[in-house]
Amino acid sequence: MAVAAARVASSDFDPFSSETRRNPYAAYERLRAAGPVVRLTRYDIWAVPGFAEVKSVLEDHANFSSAGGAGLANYFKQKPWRPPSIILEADPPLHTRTRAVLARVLSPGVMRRLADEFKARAVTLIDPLVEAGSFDAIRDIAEVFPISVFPDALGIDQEGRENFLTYGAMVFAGFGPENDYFRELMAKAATVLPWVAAKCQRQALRPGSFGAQIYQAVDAGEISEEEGALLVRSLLSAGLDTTISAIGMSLYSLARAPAQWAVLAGNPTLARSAFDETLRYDSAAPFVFRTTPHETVIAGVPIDGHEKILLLVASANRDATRWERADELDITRRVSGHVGFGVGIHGCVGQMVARLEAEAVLSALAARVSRIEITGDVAYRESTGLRALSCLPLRVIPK
Ligand code: OVP
Repeated sequence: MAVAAARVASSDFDPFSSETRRNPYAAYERLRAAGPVVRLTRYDIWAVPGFAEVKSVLEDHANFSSAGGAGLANYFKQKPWRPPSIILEADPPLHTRTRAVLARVLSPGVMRRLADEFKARAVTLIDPLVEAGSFDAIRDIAEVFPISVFPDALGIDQEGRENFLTYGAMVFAGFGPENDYFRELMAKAATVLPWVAAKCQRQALRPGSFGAQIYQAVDAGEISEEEGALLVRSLLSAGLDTTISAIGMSLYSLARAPAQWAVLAGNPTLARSAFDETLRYDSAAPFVFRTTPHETVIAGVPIDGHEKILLLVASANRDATRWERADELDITRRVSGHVGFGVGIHGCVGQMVARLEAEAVLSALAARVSRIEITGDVAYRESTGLRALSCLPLRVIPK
């Protein structure tokens, strides 16, 4: 063991620093060159930067558990900051039961019924912004659209929706270290967490909504009443800050690539694959963790039990051994197979909703706008679990 350990690469790379958020890709390239598994000395965790290994770890839930936590915290050793998610932070057989419920609620048939509504609401949001000619794509689009359409689909009323931004920030701070950013957000836990819990109760959810369908699974005996509330919580935790951040990053990637925007403006039906390519190229959700329940190996490297494994999905999506011209945004490439939504039994159950929201926004803009220019400074949020912008000032040139 000692001999093998000595041969393994190590790095002082910090996945949670503001420098990394600004530009992680040079560091990812160094990590991929260093080896299939790299010891990160700052946190005493393993990092996996290459496509093949990220994919094979994600596909091996028996050796790489989610019950140990999907963030940096090791639930095999530490108390979680909130009752763990019964889908994200769970292994089979619990995960199999809860996943079946959400997979049914978010099925392709349901998505087809939502598509027209989402597209109409994106046009209503975007058209006045195009008329105005300039706006902040984060404040005026990314932070508005998901908060308007997704809680509606979930069946939640309008009251207090600004709390979702704080809650989302808390959830994704919970993926990183217990730093000042985490503690500042947790100071709001006493008011925000009970508010969220109340929105997850059966009586708070409109008949016919996603939320009501989760409680139908309670009535059918598949899950308990408490599990029903926790699955509504999962949709609120996973379904807002992710899509807000992804829509923001997608617009940022496209704004930096005028030739790609021109292709999209020429054919707005490319919006869906353009979104996937931006997820591959520069993702808002750059990593996820697994925890080893027992000793195992990754690419021949022995790994102890109860170790945290950082899967750098954004690095995998730039791996030149998997992607041609990996560092180029190309909205016409064959992008299926990217791991931006994960893969395996925990692959994003809401990815169809995310695609529908992003497609609605991108196609509404592409239908009206021939060119996009970034007119001022761009800033990243402090979030440790997501890579997201806090502002993106744009000028748009109508067709
Ligand atoms: C990206 C995700 C993220 C955060 C929370 C949960 C899921 C949850 O299930 O609570 S998936």
